[in-house]
Amino acid sequence: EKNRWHPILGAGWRDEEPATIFDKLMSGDIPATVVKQDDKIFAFKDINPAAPAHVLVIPKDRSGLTRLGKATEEHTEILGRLLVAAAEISKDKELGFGDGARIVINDGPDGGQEVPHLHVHVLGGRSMQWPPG
Ligand code: IU
Repeated sequence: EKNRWHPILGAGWRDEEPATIFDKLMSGDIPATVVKQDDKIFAFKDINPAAPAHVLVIPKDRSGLTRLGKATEEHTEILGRLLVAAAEISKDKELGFGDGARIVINDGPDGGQEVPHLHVHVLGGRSMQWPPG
């Protein structure tokens, strides 16, 4: 399996490698606009928004979930919680969402994933096109 260590983004795809920049956002070492969090999930505004409203929802613990493609049955609950949080966020007018959103998970190099910590993109505030690039 292709594995890489990125000097800025941090870890590669393996759990045991150093934490990613998302851990620094969760710890507050790097400032983030936090939208929502609970014991298991953390949601924040994307620093480089691809739409008027763009929030990332991540599991606080990336163990086994550097990417969606690593998910197994044991991740069923956290995956559900990520999607329910995404659904709630996608209806938040104060964040700029309208009626509906584009919910995206980029999985691995071919999926365009850059940060090796599973994240759900919630994009909205404009009409989306299909197919995506
Ligand atoms: P991707 O699916 O791995 O390509 O998405 C990574 C996202 O993380 C991307 O939209 C970045 O703009 C975003 N991001 C961020 O919000 N804050 C950061 O410090 C970094 C990336 I690095």
